[in-house]
Amino acid sequence: MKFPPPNLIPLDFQRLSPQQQSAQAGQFYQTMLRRRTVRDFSSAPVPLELIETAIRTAATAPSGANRQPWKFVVVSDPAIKTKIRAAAEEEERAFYEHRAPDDWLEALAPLGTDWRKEFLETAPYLIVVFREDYMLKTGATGEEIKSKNYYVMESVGIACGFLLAALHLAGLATLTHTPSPMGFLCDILARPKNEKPYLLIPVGFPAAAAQVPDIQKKPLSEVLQLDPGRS
Ligand code: IYR
Repeated sequence: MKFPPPNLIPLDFQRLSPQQQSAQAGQFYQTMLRRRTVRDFSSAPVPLELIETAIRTAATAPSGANRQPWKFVVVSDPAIKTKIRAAAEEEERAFYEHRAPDDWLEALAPLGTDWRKEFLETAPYLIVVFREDYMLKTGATGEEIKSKNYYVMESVGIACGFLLAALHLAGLATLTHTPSPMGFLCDILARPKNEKPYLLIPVGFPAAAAQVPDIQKKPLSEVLQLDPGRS
């Protein structure tokens, strides 16, 4: 098969001075170090524009074959949030009371989580991220055409990382919530059949007295391995 050549344009790259490089890298690290997963939200309103800008940022993420296999569904309607909370709590109750093996419950104990998901109603916005394993198009004669996407899990994971960082930089608190299973989100949010729920992110300001578990990130020496296997 013969394909047309790619359209190439000059790279827009800003070369920084070494001082700027360390300063910006260090500032970003210090900023991200202060991000915490929050489960106790205020219902104080948040301008939609902040959410839109963060989603624009998320959508700059690299993706397999540039397919951008994501949808960011934003929920602000209290009635929809109530439905999502009821469905999520039903699954979560079954998880905590029956499905979860003891070792999983033990791993979760330091986080203090349980089946109650009040944040699904208090947070002003829920961003529900969907992944698209394939694109759905309609052909000339009205037939359904499926076109496969590539590295969907990796692509959507990277976009979610960008989204969490962008929301944090916008001064907002987030929670990466994964009710399991989360198929109910397809029904409540009337998604097309090529979309599968990936992550549910409540966004807002933390409650005034919000508390977080006293947990630590691993030190660099535990997560960075420089040149292993070099002789
Ligand atoms: N989905 C459940 C359980 C849960 C699982 C993991 I792994 C966490 O890091 C946190 C929670 C819940 O949301 O409570």
